[in-house]
Amino acid sequence: MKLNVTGASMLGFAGSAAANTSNGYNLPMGVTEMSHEIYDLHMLVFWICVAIAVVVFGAMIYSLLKFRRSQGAVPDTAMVHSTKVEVVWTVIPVLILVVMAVPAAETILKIEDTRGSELSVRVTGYQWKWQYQYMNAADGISYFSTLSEDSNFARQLHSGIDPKTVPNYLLSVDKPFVVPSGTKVRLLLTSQDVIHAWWVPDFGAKRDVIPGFINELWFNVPLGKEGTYRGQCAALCGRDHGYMPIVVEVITPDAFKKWVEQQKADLKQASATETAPVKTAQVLP
Ligand SMILES: [Cu+2]
Repeated sequence: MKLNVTGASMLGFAGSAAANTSNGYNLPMGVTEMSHEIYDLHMLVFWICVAIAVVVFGAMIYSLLKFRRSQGAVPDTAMVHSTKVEVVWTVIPVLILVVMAVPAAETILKIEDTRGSELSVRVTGYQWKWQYQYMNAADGISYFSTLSEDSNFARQLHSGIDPKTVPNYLLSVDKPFVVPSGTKVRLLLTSQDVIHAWWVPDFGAKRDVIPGFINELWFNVPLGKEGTYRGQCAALCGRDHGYMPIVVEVITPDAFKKWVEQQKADLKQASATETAPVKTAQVLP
């Protein structure tokens, strides 16, 4: 049974540019509202850390320069304990932590809130590939997503192929995960063998995939942000851990509807040919 997953490319996202918001240094800003919120939180904490560093190192460097012996500084041997100072340097960090914890808790609650999702997909991790099983309107569609052939050939020892010549080396698959834009997509993640992690940086989405457990994750790629998004398994899962990439094709809801119809038609056809009477060769006596 072969599913025409690549047919999605003809339906919706032709012409949409590959999306990647990482600049190579900072956390990628991502394309979802959630990823923007995570980015803002990250930057808030980053600038608080910068301010603390400026104050602490500033005081330290000033003291080192100002109170040198060559400048006539004399060590203070009288002050061995100061309750006032201890209270101050305990209370200030606590206040800083509280200031950071409030927005962090708000964001975490939003990340965990899978209510009102419109499409659920069960994602199963395997050594070393991913399986996507759709529910709701796309119920019945199920397929594996494995490393694309060109990457797989190039990665072999002594393949003679320069990885630089392979487009999206180790970040492309045979059948991408197809989802609609403008839709709250909920993933139910589990594993068949060892711990993996499903991670697409541009969605601000990362979750452990653990055998015997079902973890939840949601994302909503806004309308107009259709395109190809790439991710990787983010938990060391064995020999070929680096060879089970994630590729998500985000297409418009209309294109997704057509894709679902196409997949279902393909499934019907496949099952029809499977159940058809098989003509066997006549065995001569
Ligand atoms: Cu892995």
